[in-house]
Amino acid sequence: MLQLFSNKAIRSPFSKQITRCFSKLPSFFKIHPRIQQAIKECKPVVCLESTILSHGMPYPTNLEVAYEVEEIIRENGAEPATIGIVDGNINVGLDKDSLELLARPDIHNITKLSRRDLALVKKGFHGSTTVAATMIIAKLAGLKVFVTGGIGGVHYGASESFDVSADLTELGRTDICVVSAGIKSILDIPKTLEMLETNGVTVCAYQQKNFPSFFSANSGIKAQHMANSPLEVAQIIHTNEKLQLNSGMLIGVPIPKHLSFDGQQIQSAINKALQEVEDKGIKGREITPFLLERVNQLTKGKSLKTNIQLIRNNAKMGALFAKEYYNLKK
Ligand code: PSU
Ligand code: MN
Repeated sequence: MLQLFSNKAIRSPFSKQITRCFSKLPSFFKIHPRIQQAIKECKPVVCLESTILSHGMPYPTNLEVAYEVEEIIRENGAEPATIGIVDGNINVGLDKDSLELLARPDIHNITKLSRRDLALVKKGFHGSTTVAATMIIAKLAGLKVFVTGGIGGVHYGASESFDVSADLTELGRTDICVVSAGIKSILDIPKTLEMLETNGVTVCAYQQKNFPSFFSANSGIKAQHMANSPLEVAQIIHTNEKLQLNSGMLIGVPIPKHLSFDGQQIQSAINKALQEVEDKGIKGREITPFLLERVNQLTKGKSLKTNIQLIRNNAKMGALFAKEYYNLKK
């Protein structure tokens, strides 16, 4: 697939630069032809993760949402590239069959992959990528904008357990712009923001002062910076690149007010689920998927519905950010 890039028809310095990087990638790193085409033509591309698909939502809703989110990105003028590992191939841009495979962790063994797990990829291996792993792969493919729901963070009790998501260190070392609805309150939000600061991540709330907290537009905590338009986001990505900071950017897009799921109901579900994690002795990478599923059961599906709405909104915003960024690149 990668040979396409030796094509002499590539003119833009941007795509030439990316082409040079591609020639060093291994044969199991597959960039879908439609993504290759978009890169070649300097069209905006928006990356999507697959852990949300394999371990973040139940089947078949997960698959429907994956298709829908890709469609929203297209409708808003960008090309969607969902990232995941199928049969040992790292894919940037998944076809229908691959999306379907990754949506069925009940049928296939699908490992949730972060940075530490990527070197295990081999024939026969399927894996979903977390925010951290998706960022690494997006960067290798020369892409910049990545949309998700919520990122991982500092878990409650981290001072004892040391459970801090590798998403935070990755954001400190990989220059990708991650668009999310903030940090879910299954996590310790103030500590997560502190860790992001320590790691040198540029954190912006979009069009408001406070950082959003996923189900709710307002975490009550002021973000370091505010971005007010797609152009401002694009300029941040661009300046970050020019200064070769090599660190990530996190844009917290608040859930639209009328969809916001505030208050006691969600918080008591989260508290109950957190208690169960402790009682059942759930550890490591199992914690986040457990919490997501349990909160959904306890809110009788309401948290999942809200989750879907906000991913839709993030997809739209991510496409707008990517469009502005690619405009600046031209
Ligand atoms: N937070 C959410 N929803 C998710 C995740 C986090 O609100 O689906 C997923 C993302 O893929 C994220 C990963 O990168 O969980 C973090 O897992 P861990 O805490 O094990 O690093
Ligand atoms: Mn963890």
